[in-house]
Amino acid sequence: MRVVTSGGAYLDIDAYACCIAYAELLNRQGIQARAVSSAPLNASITDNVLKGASSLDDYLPQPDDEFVLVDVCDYHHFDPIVVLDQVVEVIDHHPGFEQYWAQRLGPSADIRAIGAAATQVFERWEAAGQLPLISEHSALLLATAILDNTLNFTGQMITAADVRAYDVLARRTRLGADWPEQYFLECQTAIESDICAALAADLKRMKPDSLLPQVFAQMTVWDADALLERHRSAINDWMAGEGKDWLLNLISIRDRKSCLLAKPLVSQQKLSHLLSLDWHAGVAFLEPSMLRKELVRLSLQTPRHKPES
Ligand SMILES: [Mn+2]
Repeated sequence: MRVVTSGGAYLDIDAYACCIAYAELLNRQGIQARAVSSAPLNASITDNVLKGASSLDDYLPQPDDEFVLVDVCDYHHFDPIVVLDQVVEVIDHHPGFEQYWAQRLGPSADIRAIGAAATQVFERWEAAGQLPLISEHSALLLATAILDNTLNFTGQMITAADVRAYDVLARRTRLGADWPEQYFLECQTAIESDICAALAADLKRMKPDSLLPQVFAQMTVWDADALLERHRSAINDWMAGEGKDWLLNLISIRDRKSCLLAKPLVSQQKLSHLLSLDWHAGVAFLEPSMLRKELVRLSLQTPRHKPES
């Protein structure tokens, strides 16, 4: 059995879409596969894309299972069901582990700087000549994952392949021009209905030697200003409970900006080392918006100390 799975902490729409759509493709190609996860779904997987119920499969581990990892390549963060020695394929767009997997898997590791892993899965469908047969639900999931991970095509990691994949998939599922606004408003409603759960559901801890704040939460909404007005103090309180060095990257799709919330001075200083920022009462704005993985990429490329000038 080929087990298509992702990270262990939570599933976002990209990871979820890739698991389901890639398992569907493998099955079409005669390879028995299941979309499996033991992680909770986060607020990016809204009721309207879930269509009422999760499409993930049941799973009973077998000793000869093979694992396909999508939208994750850092093996510290794999779903706990994964047996590392039995990973046969990796499809991802996060930086940091390209060499490791290239050495282990050769061409079966497809790790690229691209807007969404969903675009990579779309390309698999296309290359297999199976695209006309993709289920409507998988097409909706992949299209919405591309919207989410590219921040409605305002992010910095978008490629022409992401734009084309969305175009083809949106036509296939007859998504209207208002789908981006509708989708991100749905995400915002879900987030605001339980702000602390939403923070917990998209939180990563950086390595101790990282140039970024240790606790790094991220949320994408339609209108960040409105959310901050209602929930700013609750966010500050909850994040302070997670550590002394933290950041929330609150991405506002409508205004194409990131609101960086970081109350601790040390966290503000770390971010100001990477970017030119203007802090007021623990908030700084970043235009255009940036994703966490883009900030991670930037931190990996930045020298520890600014060269003397
Ligand atoms: Mn992704």
